Amino acid sequence: MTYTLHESLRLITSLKRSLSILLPLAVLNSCGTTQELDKQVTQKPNILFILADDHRWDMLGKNHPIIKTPNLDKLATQGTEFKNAFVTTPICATSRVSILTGLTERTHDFTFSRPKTGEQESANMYPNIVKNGGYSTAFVGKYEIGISGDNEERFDFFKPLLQSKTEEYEGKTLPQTYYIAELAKDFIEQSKVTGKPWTMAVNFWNPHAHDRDLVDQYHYPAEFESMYADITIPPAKFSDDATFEALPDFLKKSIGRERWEWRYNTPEKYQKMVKRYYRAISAVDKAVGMIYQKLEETGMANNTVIIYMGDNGYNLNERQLAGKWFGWEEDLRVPLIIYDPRNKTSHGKEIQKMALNIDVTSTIVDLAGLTSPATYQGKSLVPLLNNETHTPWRTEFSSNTCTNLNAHLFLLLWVCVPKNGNM
Ligand SMILES: [Ca+2]
Repeated sequence: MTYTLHESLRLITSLKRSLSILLPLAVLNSCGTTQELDKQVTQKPNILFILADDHRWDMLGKNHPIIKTPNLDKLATQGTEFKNAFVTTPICATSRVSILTGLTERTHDFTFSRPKTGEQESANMYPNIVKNGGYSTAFVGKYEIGISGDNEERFDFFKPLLQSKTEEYEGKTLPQTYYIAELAKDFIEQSKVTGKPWTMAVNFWNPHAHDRDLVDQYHYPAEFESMYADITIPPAKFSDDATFEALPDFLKKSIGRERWEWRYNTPEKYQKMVKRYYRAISAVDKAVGMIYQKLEETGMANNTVIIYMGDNGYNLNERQLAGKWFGWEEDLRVPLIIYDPRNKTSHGKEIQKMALNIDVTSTIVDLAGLTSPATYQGKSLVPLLNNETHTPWRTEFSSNTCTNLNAHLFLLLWVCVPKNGNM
């Protein structure tokens, strides 16, 4: 199935109209009341949002037979794990703008080669909302998005980074993952001076592949080099030749197949690359532990809510493809952990209800005791965290991808219904 550009644009226009009718996402206000919480401003929690790059849902040590993520496991076992968490678009930049704006791609309209987000979408980003509500705001790590407005005004501490293997910090050369942790720790230290509650988005580049390094692809601190070395990675599901041959031609010739050649086209390369991907995740896990230790040292750990998420899923040779753009579960499904040290009932709770990346936006605003703009398309997860089991909740969502990938224009829709919609 191959579309010409003209045919693809007509299909997109038609499907966008259909989506407007068929798949409206609920928009709710957050549950906190500003008046009540303003009285308790000094007790407002800090909110640490940690985003890993291309961390797919099943790569948490507590749920996986091989990979080790002890710090993330600790957050999950002391907090809440959302077992059905998805992104509305499985592309880095687009998903990241969705998280900041609370809007799906077809609303914020940002992806590669698109103009920056509009002024209204940018003005309603959660950092703007919480800053206007009395919070300090910080952004550290991977940026690579186009949002209008002044980030130096939006963020009190703004440290955007391009991908690199190492960075210089206080006279030392650090792996970039640890450098990002050090910047996050610097902001936590500075926040002691202001005494204001804060939100910080920590955006790791790991475990994203280094696209120009076709030999090794994934990088991590040297101490992880021998990790998983003696283990044989099992084959990916659906990785047989017949499954690949059954794919439509445009997928067989897509960027997902090109990158499969880089990573998985021999058994030896598959073993090497999957282990390197695992190590890059374990490095993020260690950096999360470093940041958490700083929260403890500064006395903030008991009043800091930590949200951990991946910006999209990832194919590890499923269907003999690589990457994340297509709309299968491997592309869309991500880990999502929320650890609220104030919540004494959440220890190890698992929530089956469907959470989306656009829910994070409302959740952060809600945790800050503020009201989300009516335009947000996600829902606060706070009622689910608080065991409000009768909260009306979605049982499906739409995914949209509109990006030119190797001359093939995709728009794929995927509606997911969980087998178990209960908490
Ligand atoms: Ca990504």
